[in-house]
Amino acid sequence: MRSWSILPGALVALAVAATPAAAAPATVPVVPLPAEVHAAPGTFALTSASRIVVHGGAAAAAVAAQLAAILRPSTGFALPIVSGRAGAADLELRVDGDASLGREGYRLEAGAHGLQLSANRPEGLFRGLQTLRQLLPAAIEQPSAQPGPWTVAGVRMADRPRFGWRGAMLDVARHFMSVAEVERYLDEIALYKVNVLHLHLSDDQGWRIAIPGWPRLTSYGGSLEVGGTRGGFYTAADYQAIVAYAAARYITIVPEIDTPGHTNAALASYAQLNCDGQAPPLYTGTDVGFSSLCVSKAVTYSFLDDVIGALAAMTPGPYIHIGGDEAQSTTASDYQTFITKVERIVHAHGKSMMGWDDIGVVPLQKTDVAQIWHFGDRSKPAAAKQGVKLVMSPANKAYLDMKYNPNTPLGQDWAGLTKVEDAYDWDPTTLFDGVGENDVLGVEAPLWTETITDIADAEYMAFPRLPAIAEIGWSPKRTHDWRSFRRRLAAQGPRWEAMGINFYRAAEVPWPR
Ligand code: TNX
Repeated sequence: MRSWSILPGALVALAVAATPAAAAPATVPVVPLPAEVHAAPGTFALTSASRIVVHGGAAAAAVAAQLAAILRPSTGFALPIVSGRAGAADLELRVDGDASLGREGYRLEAGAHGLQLSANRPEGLFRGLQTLRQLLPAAIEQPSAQPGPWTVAGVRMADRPRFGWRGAMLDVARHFMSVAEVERYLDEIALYKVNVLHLHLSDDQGWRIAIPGWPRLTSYGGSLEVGGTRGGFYTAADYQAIVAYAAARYITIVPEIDTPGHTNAALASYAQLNCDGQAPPLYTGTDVGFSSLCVSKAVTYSFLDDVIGALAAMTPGPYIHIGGDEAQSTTASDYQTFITKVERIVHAHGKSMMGWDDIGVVPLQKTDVAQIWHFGDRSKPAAAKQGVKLVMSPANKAYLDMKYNPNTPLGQDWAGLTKVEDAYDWDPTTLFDGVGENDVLGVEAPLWTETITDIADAEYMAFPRLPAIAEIGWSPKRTHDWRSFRRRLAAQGPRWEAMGINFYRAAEVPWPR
């Protein structure tokens, strides 16, 4: 297989045109596509003499260490991290306070003079580092020393995201995922500049987070998973390890406790949470809509105050997701009463409330966030009519648990079959009448796990569709182009092979051979 640091053939009009080379637009094999890319003269080569020269504080040095950790095993180079003047073989990382780049933007320049990555904030350096990885040959992702050469074709880019929320969701309730599996997923999504991981921590089939004072939630309510296999749960230390691992990748964890429906695991663990005082058995099937917390009981709210208080204390991010979907066993008036009370609890713990778009029927505060999963009806969602901001996860486009085609061995098809092109070809600001750029915080790709048993299954459903959602969230709308995307996506295949990612070789994508 060839290693290419830039796409071959017609896609690339590098430095050959009559126009000055420095102004020619270039196509780079990068996902999400950077906002501005220009070809530049020369080639940068990483060699055994290269150093990582860093200018910035401790956070910039930490990004330099992350870069070194990726480059050292495959290149076999020492790549010392130093300060001072950078030379032509060096990678330079600089926090330069250029506010036009925003929190996450960066500039990258590569050529015979060296490679410079600069950003307003260390977070921008981290995002730019993901671009840099993708400019180097795919073998850079190998865990052991490779021959190289390690070149980057001359390029000049300036990049910043279209939306601030580019999320992924992992359902660890239907099938539990270990801390190591979640960390692996965090590494994989970080490569595509995803900056939110929403963890679906409770559902009918399992309760996955330890809550002080309610030990049976996890010891009993977390013991099983779909299919009756052994479940699991995160201790506070486990959860904090995930939060820290995410933070080191500038990813915000959004914890979800799904209420008032999707609560059989809690109801089975504590009889007093049930209106009739009878605990139902644990549930390991895949039906939805049959459970409800008891809206009229005071203990329901002291329970939720403990749960939300514990989560808020362990979660640095501003959001607590309270679910609110498919509450088919809660009456409409109980639902309204319940969501209003839970919203107050979330706010009392200093967080904003997020919920699935079903919560739009309840009067909400403008700081709340609604996550759109419904599709097919263009009328303005009820939450948006209240001025509540939206995160877009339309199930027929963004649900990574939908099958690619009828033969996909995993997944479901209730929202349709979702080819890679389907996952890519939509825009979050044209799904609904009267919902534009200002109503939308961004996009999120949920992965429900009724049929997904471990991280290898998750990878098969997420790759290559998660990068499609990530590009919708990051890249300017004017660059949206399936033909460009599929070719840049194809360039990710050898990377995923090098990283051991179990991806689906969709026939729509021209994978290199
Ligand atoms: C619907 S969409 C659900 C989940 C299921 C998923 C399966 C939504 C907010 N709820 O409970 O796991 O479909 O695709």
